[in-house]
Amino acid sequence: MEQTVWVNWEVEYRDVQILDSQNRVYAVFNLTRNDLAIESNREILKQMFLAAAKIVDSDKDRLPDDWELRYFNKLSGNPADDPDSDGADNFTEFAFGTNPNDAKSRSSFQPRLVRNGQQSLLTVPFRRRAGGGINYIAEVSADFKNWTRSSTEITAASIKLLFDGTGTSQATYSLKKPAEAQPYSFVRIRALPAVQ
Ligand SMILES: [Ca+2]
Ligand SMILES: [Ca+2]
Repeated sequence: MEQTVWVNWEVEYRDVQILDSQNRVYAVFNLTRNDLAIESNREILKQMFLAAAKIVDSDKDRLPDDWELRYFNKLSGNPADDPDSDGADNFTEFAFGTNPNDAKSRSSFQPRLVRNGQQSLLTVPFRRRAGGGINYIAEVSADFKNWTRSSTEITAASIKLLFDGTGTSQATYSLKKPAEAQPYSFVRIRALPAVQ
């Protein structure tokens, strides 16, 4: 039976389709016409990937164009606004991958205790933006007043790429001190715009 997938999908044999953050075709690079054994072709393909992944923020309010257009259909969203009145401003919604127009869309923090021999360790997985643009800072406190970023108390984040089309990754921090040890420790995650 004759297959017409090439026509239906509008692709050629050995096409590389590069998608943007909204999964739209950004560029097409054919590996038959552009032999990757030639270094200049590898460089062109690399630059296409970098251009497709570039964060564009035309109005320089630290909310990328594609995110503002997706949720507000315009670029006039303000990072400090809270249109769904859920207590999280737009920058926080962007940083933690939630919908700024839906108060029921909550951040994905799921703290849990993970057994480690006779002890339990507090582990905090959550969704964050993949890539750069935002610094995530994990801090520890015993009294909710004094917060420290001590690497002796909390592990560096492990990052799991999700590849689910949302542009987010799962980050996980763990306290190094067993959960049974006193004084008890609290963890908070802050998201700050990276200086560019
Ligand atoms: Ca913007
Ligand atoms: Ca909000």
